[in-house]
Amino acid sequence: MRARAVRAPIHAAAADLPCDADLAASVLDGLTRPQKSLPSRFFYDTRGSALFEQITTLDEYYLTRTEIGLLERHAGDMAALIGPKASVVEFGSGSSRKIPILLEALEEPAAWVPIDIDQEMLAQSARDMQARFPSLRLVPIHADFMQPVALPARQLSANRVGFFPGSTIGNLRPHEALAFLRRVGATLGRSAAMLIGVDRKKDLSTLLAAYDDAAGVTAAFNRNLLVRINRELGADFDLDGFAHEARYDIDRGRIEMHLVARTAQSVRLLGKIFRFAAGETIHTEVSCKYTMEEFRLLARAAGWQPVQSWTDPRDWFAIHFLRFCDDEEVTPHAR
Ligand code: SAH
Ligand code: AVI
Repeated sequence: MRARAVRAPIHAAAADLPCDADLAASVLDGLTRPQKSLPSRFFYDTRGSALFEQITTLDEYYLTRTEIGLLERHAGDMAALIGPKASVVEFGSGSSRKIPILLEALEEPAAWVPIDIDQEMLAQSARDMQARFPSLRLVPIHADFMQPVALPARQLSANRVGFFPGSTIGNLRPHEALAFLRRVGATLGRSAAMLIGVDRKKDLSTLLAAYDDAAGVTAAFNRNLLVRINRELGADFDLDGFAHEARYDIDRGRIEMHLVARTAQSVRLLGKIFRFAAGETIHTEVSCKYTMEEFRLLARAAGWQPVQSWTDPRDWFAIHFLRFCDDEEVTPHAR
């Protein structure tokens, strides 16, 4: 994995990164399951990231606007809890629209470590942020945050805070979110803090509209997975042969995105043929929604102590501030 020429060199955890082999293995595995599925981390190629940015501007997609509003209103309180000279490690930093709000509020921020799977987006964000915060130490890391990511400890201050906005944690199943939170706690170290944006449960029509917008941008985002597989693996998915579907699983409290085969068809891929019955789906994403208490329970189970949360007047989105408890500090009921 080649580092790109930006002022802050991009660190890469090459062994953990998605590449053709990772995509190929994941697609072969996912399409041979009884419920065909593809991992949502493959959404974010150049076009996928651009489509996601477009989604964030849609009327129906309330998440980004609501979270930015919370950050703007409460960044001062968040900064006071975090304290001075913090190194902020951001997971799934994307276009980095939110981090400036936090950095502006922090007292003498020491470093910003954006981690993202989309290298182009990461490089662009690093350039933008370096121009905006010239004296900030910037350590971009191109990596899959679902794998252990080694932090460049010597470049970071002792006060470390994880920043995981966007409700991207909702794209992990609860057991994956638990493992992620535990791993991040261990990586950031003793007394680390974490700010996490989490989408809340709400009425069905609001949720469904957010994942099936009238302009069809989310449909294009979903279908782009097939575009990517055709391009990178030489598959022959008929793009018009699959319809976008968003559904809400009320028992699991999650939106699911699927690609639905409009007719019976088959796809040739890596020397194999995959058959689809009419109406059969490929499950492409989960977006779990949490009540305040559900998320606090999850955080506690992962060794994090919920300290404070902020929510909007409609109770649609929350930002949680957590403090990592190492073994000596964790109280029995906090585990
Ligand atoms: N944080 C931004 C972007 C959210 S979109 C916001 O709040 O708007 C999700 C981001 O996470 C994308 O930039 C995507 O490239 C990144 N991402 C998704 N899965 C990832 C993974 N497994 N490892 C690293 N980055 C990932
Ligand atoms: C990045 N993530 C939190 C988005 C979400 O809402 O689950 C991705 C997305 N999928 C469809 N629309 C947006």
